[in-house]
Amino acid sequence: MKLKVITSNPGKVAEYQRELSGYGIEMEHTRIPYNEVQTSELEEVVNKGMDAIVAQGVRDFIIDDSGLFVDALGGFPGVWSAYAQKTIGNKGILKLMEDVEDRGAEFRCCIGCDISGKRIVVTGVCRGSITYSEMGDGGFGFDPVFTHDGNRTFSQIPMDEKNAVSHRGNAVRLLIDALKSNGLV
Ligand code: ITT
Repeated sequence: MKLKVITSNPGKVAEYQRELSGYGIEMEHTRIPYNEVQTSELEEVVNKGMDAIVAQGVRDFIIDDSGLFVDALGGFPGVWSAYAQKTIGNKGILKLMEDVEDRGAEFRCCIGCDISGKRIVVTGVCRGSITYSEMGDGGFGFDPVFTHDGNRTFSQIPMDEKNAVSHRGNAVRLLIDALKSNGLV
């Protein structure tokens, strides 16, 4: 079974590849433009995105909408994470968090999977905190400023270790459970 991973972000494809290849699912990085609606719920962004992709006649694919939700910033950047990453970047997040004691934050990842005519939508979460400086050069996006263990950032750990605890890893595990219970893997 081949699934298109529809994203502009090769980092996501690598993480899916690693987790799903063991289930006989091959990932194919595909770029298909579609409108991402702006709402406050990742699930709504994903469902509307899937509608738009299916309307183009494309089937058997995965999309994911992810975000970093910082407690002290009222959940910002959240669904605006891609925009925040492009504009203020990790330095901007650290600047907003200067002198903020409550460093709590979580990553969330909502996966939408269209497979054999079925739609599965699942969300994974990973709690952690925002560091005081950027650390590490692996991963992508907010990885250099997010730590799940209060010690090393996601940029400083191997991908397998990130996947074992991350929002996307947790979402993929929920997806695999759903695929199994639907007899699809
Ligand atoms: P697509 O929408 O094309 O899939 P994107 O990178 O814009 O790619 P999102 O909107 O889902 O993806 O992600 C919002 C932002 O959050 C974006 O800047 C990502 O780099 C960042 N992000 C998502 N997952 C992440 C992760 O596992 N680690 C670090 N940053 C992440």
